[in-house]
Parts: sequence; C-alpha cells; structure tokens
Amino acid sequence: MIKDIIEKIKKWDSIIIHRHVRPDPDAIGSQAGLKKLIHEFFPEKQVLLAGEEEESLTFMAHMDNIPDDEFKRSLVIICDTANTDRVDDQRYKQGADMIKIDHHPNVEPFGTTMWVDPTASSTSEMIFELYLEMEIKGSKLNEEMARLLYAGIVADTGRFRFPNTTGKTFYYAGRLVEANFSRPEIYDHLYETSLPLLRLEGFVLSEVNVMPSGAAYVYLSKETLQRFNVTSKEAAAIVNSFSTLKGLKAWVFFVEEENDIRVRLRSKGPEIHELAARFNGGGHPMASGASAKDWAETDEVIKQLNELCM
Ligand SMILES: [Mn+2]
Repeated sequence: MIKDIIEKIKKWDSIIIHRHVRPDPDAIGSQAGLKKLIHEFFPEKQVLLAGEEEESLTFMAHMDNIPDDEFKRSLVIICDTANTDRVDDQRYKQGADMIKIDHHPNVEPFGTTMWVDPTASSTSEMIFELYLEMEIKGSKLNEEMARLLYAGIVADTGRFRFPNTTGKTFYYAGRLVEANFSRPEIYDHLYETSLPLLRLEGFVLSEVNVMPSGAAYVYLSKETLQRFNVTSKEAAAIVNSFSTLKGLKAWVFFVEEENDIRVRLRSKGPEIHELAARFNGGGHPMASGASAKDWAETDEVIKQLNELCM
C-alpha cells in the first residue's frame, strides 16, 4: 500500500492535501508534514494544503488558497479523516484521483488507494513511516517535517501516555528528535493554559458527577462558559482533567453550543466509539465525539455510558 502511494505521488505534478474539520495537531501535523515530505523528494511538484485555518494551530502551518479549477488536475490526499462528511473543504470530490491515509477505524472506506492503520498512534506516525520508505540512507531529516510530525504524535498520544503509544511510536519519535527543532516551543504551544481555562478546570473538578459504575459526566452550559469566559472549543483542552481518578472507567463532557450540545467521550476501559456513532459522531475506541440535540438526549448518553461501564 505504501508503495502504491509513493507511485501516485510520483505520477502527479499537483497534489492537494486535506484533513478533517475542527483540526487537531495530528490533522495539521500529518497534512503539512506530508507536504514537507513530498517537497523533500520532489521539490518541483505543486503541493497545496486545503481546509480552513485554525487560529490556535497556525504555529504549525498555514493553509493555502486554492482556486476551484486546481482540483480536477490534482491528486487529492486526505489525512486523519475517517468519514467523507468530515473532510475539510468538500471540493476534494473534484480531485482527479484520491488517497486516504488514516489511523481511525475504517468506518467509511473511500479513495482509490487506501492506507488505514488503526494500530498507528497517529496519522503523523504513518507519514513518518512513508518517509522511512522513501528515505535515502545518510541524508539529513527535514527539520520542518520532523517538527510537524513530532507535534502530531505528541498530541495524539497525550505525550506518549495513551495506550496507542507503541514501541514503534517511541522509535519514530526518537528518530524525529534527531532533527534540530525546539521541543519546548511545541509543548508551550500545545499545553500552555490561560487563567480563565484554569478557573474552569477548577469548576469541572468540583462539579464532576461520578457514578458507582465508574462512568462520569460533566455539564458545561452556555452560561457556565460565559461566566468563565471560555469558548466551547477552548474547553476541549480540559477533557482529560480528572482522567487519573481512581475507579474511573469512561466519561463524557456535554458542552452546549449554538444549535446543539457537543458530546466529548473519553475512556480508559470500555470502547465508546460505537456509542458515539449512535449519537451522530464517531472516533477512536478510547476518544470519540458526538452531538446531542437537547439536554434530554444527554440523559440517554449517560444511561448508555453507565451500562458500558457496568
Ligand atoms: Mn489523529
């Protein structure tokens, strides 16, 4: 499969790389890291990054403005995205050929070439594997590529703590840090917190509801977010704030947004991605997202999460 991908990259002069909406560091890291990788070996090719710019991740990379007519003469590569609904910039459909590279469970196969590895910690890890396949012995690692892929791996493994971290992950990270980028700078960008967020975390820690089964839930209403001056998106950063609680198995954050309630599910026990799928969402077995249309529906999520934990 990796060989097929390399052949297609060789064949096309113009390549457009996409990733999922509401990008996280692995989405951007794999997308922009792949661009650096392609340019390392094929500097003459046009490689463009599609999708809306995410303010908090511009320290990683900026997106490109892509005219409509570029797509039909380009190879489209979609990174870190399980289903086509979540592809950022739906013009990907106009691409002349399509490749899917992803580490989420393959719930929706798409593309003429597909490389899906749910055992990989991150899509960034997979892009480094692609690099290893193309690597010329003795050549120096591209510093910018290494920085982007390292950031993606760090974020998706929770700094190498989540069970998706394997020997391979550590080996690749070891190779990546041979490049001369600043790790402290990455950590500052990814994990620096603000006073409002710190205060909200205090609220969450005191308000979390823990059930005897080991299931836990937290409500963040619009009023609460306003009171603490934190946006729904920013609040995503504290979803693991009580993950070390003894006896905890799985938990959910309900974050009220404009038209629905965002459901952020996490687990260190039962798999929760199927539960997420039942509520218009999806993701990984241990980290998923969904949405509820009203507070009554959140009761149903709690009920099903409780059952999973029993
Ligand atoms: Mn990912």
